[in-house]
Amino acid sequence: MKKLLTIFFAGFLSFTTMANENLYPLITNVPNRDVTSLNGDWDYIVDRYEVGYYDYRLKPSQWGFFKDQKPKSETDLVEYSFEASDKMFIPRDWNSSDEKLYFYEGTVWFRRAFEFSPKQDERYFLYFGAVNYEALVYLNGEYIGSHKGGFTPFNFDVTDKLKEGENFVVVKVDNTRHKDEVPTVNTDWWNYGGITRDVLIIEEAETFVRDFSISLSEDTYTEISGWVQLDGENPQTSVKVSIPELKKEVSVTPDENGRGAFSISAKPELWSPENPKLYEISLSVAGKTMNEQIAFRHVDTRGNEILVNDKPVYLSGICIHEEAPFRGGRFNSAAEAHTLLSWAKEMNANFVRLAHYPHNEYMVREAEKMGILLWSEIPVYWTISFTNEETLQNAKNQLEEMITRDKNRGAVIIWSLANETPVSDVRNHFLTQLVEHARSIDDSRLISMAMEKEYHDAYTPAINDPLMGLVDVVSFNSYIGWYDGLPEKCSKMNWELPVNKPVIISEFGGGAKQGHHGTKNQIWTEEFQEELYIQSVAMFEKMNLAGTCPWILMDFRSPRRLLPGIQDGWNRKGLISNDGIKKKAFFIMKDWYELKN
Ligand code: GCB
Repeated sequence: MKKLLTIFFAGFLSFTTMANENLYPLITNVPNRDVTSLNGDWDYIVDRYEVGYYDYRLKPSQWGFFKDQKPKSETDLVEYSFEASDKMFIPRDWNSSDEKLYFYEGTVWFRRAFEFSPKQDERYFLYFGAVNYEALVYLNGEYIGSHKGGFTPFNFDVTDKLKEGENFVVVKVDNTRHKDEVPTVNTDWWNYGGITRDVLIIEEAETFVRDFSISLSEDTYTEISGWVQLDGENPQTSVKVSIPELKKEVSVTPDENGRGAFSISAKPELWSPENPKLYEISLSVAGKTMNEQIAFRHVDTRGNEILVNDKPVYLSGICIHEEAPFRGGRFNSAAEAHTLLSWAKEMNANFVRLAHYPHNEYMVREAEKMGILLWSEIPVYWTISFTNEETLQNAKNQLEEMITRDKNRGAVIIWSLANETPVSDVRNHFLTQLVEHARSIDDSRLISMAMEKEYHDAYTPAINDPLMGLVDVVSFNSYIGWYDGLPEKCSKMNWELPVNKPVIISEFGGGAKQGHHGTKNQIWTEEFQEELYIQSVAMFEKMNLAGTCPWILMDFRSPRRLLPGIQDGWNRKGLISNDGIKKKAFFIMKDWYELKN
């Protein structure tokens, strides 16, 4: 195994390994495929010193925990045991699963034994919805590959590695923060570690549709087009694409690389927030059929407007972190996604900013069913190592995985590439490459990034980011009335905004502890937050905006928020408390958005 080992002593040891080895091109539309779930109870060993990986000379050991050794005799020395270790339900972050791991950052080994019966001529892929942050994956004692990045899916071809009968997967998960990673060491959210999303074995025929794209063709409402990507020994097998409800069917013959384009003349009913119509489509190859649910819609800009199906839409937005309501921790279920998105709907929102990393697929699909437009972003946040080429490759890879997974989700209208990154030549260069990369994979979405404002004079803020010209939507975060003066400052502002592009306020707001009451002049009270929202929306009325996203729907855990009695490890800017109680400011947004839509 290729390993790059960096050790430095700064009061602790830090290991950096090579990333993304042996990944198989990402298989998409996983929720509609034949799978065996490996979710459930996994054994786990907390390995503070990485003894399961390195020997006492700090060299990778041949006899690491991935071997899952068991003593063969009464005198056999084996200093670990998965079987005798605690169990954790996967998918779940370890911080909210085990009290002892609440603050833990480091390595945990997970093991799952399972019975399997591989079928002749079928192919099998081991799929992870997400593992935060670095995963080294082993199957039956053998190294399979690795992945870096805590919020995107990855898979390995394990066709030749699965056995009849008992098999075991071992995953070494390390959520240690590093300066050169994506995100970097400094964030305002909890670094939940673990196998946080589904673990599945995907079963496919020898030749199968690995990936595909289907959408309305550009500039028309009467044609659907796309492509299929076959994988296997017979890449030129024909693929039947059908949309039964429209009584349409087309046969595609891919080229020698398995790639085939198609178009269908059809006039589908359009998906929109008011009418979240989805079409069942199917793709059949050599007798095997796979379904998918598709939203047909257009998204565009015109001057400073955002258009959905050629109609201007005000993005009545709200930011959401992927944190579970009521119980805390990461969530990975349609039910919890539904709870959060229902609150957004109750607030009259038609748009959600999925902050600050790609959310789980349940969230994206649930939003699509509910008619909620989405902004999806990668965790290029604050002070990323813009000078490091590996950091750029890592960010590009996370971007690619996000777009690959969700390109068929019509609900997603914006890919965002960065949040509050400090302007400099190296940062501009880094982000320019990300913009180019995003457009080269998917040119049909709007590109944005959350920028920062600057002051021309005391009350004249402007957006001067040199990358404004590159993006389709100019977004910026602004905390006037919280980090920047008191709420009444809002009434004094004379904004200078770009006129030729849509402008969104991608964050604003302030903190309040739910149930803490006082006057509107007392910080941390619901009344202060309410006043801040009253002043903010009055200011927005005077700006020519295409959308607004309060920060944030629900209070969320953050190691940066330490004020006892008020924060206690929570960012309190939620409009709803972490136990689901709405604060007063929620209703300011609800009433304002009712007028906007
Ligand atoms: C920001 C960040 C967000 C923070 C928020 C805050 O500008 O983008 O991640 O959580 O401010 O609460 O300060």
